[in-house]
Amino acid sequence: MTTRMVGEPVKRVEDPRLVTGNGRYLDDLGHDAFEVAFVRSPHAHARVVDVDVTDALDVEGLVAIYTYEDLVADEEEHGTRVAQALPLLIPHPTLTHGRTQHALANGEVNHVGEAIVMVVASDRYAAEDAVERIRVDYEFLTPIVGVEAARAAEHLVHDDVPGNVAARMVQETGDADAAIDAAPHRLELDLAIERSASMPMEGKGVHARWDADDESLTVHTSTQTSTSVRQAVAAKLNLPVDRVEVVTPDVGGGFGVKIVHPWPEEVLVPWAALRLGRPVKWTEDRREHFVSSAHERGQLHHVRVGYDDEGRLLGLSVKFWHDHGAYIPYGLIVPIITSTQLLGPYKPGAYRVEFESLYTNTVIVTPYRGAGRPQGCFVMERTMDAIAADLGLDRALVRERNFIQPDEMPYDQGLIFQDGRQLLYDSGDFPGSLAKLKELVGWDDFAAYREQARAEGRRVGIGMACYVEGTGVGPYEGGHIRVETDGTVVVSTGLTTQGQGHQTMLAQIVADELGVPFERIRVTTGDTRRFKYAVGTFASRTAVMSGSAVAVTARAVREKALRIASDALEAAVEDLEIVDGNVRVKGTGENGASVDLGAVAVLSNPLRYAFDEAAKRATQFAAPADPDKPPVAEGESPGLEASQFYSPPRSTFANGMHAVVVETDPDTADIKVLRYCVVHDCGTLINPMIVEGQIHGGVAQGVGGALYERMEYAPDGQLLNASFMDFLMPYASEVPEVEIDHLVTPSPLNPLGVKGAGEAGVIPGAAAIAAAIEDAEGITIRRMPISPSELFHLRLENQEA
Ligand code: MCN
Repeated sequence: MTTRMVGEPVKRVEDPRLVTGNGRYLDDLGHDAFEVAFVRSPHAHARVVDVDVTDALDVEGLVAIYTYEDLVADEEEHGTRVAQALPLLIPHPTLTHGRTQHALANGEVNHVGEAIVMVVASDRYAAEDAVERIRVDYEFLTPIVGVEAARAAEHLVHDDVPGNVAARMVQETGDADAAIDAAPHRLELDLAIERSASMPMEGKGVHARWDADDESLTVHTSTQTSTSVRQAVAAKLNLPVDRVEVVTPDVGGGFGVKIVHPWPEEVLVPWAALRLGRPVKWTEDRREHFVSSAHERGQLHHVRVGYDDEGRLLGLSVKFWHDHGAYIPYGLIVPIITSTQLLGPYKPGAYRVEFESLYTNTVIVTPYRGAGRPQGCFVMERTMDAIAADLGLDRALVRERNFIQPDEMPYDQGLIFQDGRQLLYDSGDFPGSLAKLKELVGWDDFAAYREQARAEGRRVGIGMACYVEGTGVGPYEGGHIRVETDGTVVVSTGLTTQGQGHQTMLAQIVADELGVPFERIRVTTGDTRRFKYAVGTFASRTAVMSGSAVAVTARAVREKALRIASDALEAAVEDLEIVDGNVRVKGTGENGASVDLGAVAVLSNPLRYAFDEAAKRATQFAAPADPDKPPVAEGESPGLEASQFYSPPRSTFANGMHAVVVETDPDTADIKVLRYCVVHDCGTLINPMIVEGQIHGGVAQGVGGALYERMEYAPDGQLLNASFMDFLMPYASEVPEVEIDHLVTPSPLNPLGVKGAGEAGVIPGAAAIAAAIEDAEGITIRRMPISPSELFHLRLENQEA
């Protein structure tokens, strides 16, 4: 008897292959391919005066050297668009000065790492040798590094962008300034989060093969958005879209950075394959990932808040400055998310938010797991803690007093999201989550523990942070399901997978909806040869979007199966059910008449092959002869398959609350996380084990962002820690055990009641850890990440004050 699969902690079907080293990643492909290396700018801001390739020409194995001029010539000769700037993917009316990069620099470089020359050679060694021999003359320009330098605007990143301001945006839901001025209590805070970046185990990579006979291009790329890369590559290379296919092999993590479509290399490598008529490949190395991919998080914030004697918010005004790096391919998503989701589970009174997106001569910014929410959560939660400290109130109590209540759902914060739609919280029980969190971490008993520890000479502290997260953003996702004649169920979606266990969770959904054993289901993702309509994997949207799409698709296949089987079983459709992959008459149990789905697939196709056991050969035969009926019933199509799409009215809001206990060393200021507790609400859990794995991974990144990871830029724009020798990621030894409790408030917006979970773990890390350190130390923290030496200096400042 089939048990329900949704809700079960099913082990991930992809893991045996992946953990035994049998994954097939980009670099595992195409050993016959020419390989690419790039000359990248060593300067943050300069004009490219001359490129001299003479010394590289006699490198053995050299195939081709391309500069921006070659791209221009190609446009003239072939009508391609390879020399044009890359697309601005998500425009916004306030993005008045959107600038994107060129695949190869066209005369000016705006960050260290920007590609200037592409070298193609028989192998990577030869390509790197040639790169070393290419000389570039530069005329130096003044680099703008960091938000303060960009704001000062003494120099410009782009000559035609006044003040370095790419965009300025304001939203308000009342007269916040008046509300703050009239409030009995007021505070002002300056808060900062530094730059960091996603560091997937596998960097980016592209492999392209031009098939001259078929005149088609197959691009393998380590991306989060295969269908969009397909459209972009076809447009850039001036190829008919139907001649281009994009396949995503196993992807060793993305965390946002592989969202851009296309990256320069995703244009250049296919273009070179097309021109050279040979497979070409590029695999990003770690240094390239640091200096030529994308970063995020860097923001400065100024907060003004007014509140009453009980800590209830009356008005909140936030102004912040977003360091957007040298170019803006991905629009204003990150700062818009900060500005619209920083309110978290609270009612702010009148709210005003204003931000400026600033160009700097540093690596570009695109969303990194959490995408603007860790900054927003830091702002809101630091503000909550500051209010509690000012009034001498319990920090949890202040939060509780400001919560939106469950009976106020759906709740409208009065804000508009990037897509022009109103942001509505659809579900959630914030008081319920807080009660669970307090219980889990022992919030009310902590004061006694802190005192006792202090008496022993130890410094321990506790902090908490709450957030909401708009997940499952539209516009749509789709699915295709086909039941093969042997009963195998093949599920395809266009979404890509970077390690989230999609094969497992989508199979769980189909198993339930279609009534087939889980083991019979095969899921493919990210292959445009199989499924062409998709948006991509980001914004924690797969469970909501693809999950719902395959659910409605499975329902369509099920209906078709029942229609076909009703003939064979001579029973009405309403009387039939599918159990364990067999269609049978309800109530007849296992011994009643039944037909398995493979046989239904055979029946669905009037021109079909079957294996004749007796004759030991495949036989072609026609549908059961009924002279009065057409072989395929009107309105039906042959085959037991269907394709359906799901498009939500708007994003669904997940939420969560984290509590952290830390201990700081009185002498060395070393910071240890002793406990990390999570209460999480992502609606219906499809696979609790996967969700918990996602939370663990997110928490690890949150701890990294709070205590270790930052991009250390020198004033001249050199990234000083562009390797794992210097960029500190937490090891397993630094990541605490994560204690998790779930609260399930199903989303009313989709057929499964699910909300996303893929980014949740990272969002409140910096806020909760800052609060815990503050509690242990009795000092004020306004900037994260914080290292032991910074804590040490804060202590000294505090003593002097
Ligand atoms: N899930 C579930 N029930 C829910 C919600 C989610 O069982 N109610 C499970 C699903 O099984 C799904 C996983 O959790 O497989 C994550 O689901 P979802 O929240 O829909 O997020 P996505 O699958 O769309 O993944 C994207 C998200 C993002 S935006 C980043 S960034 C991120 C993340 O996932 N990048 C990752 N997690 C990552 N995990 C890995 N290993 N690698 C990355 O690059």
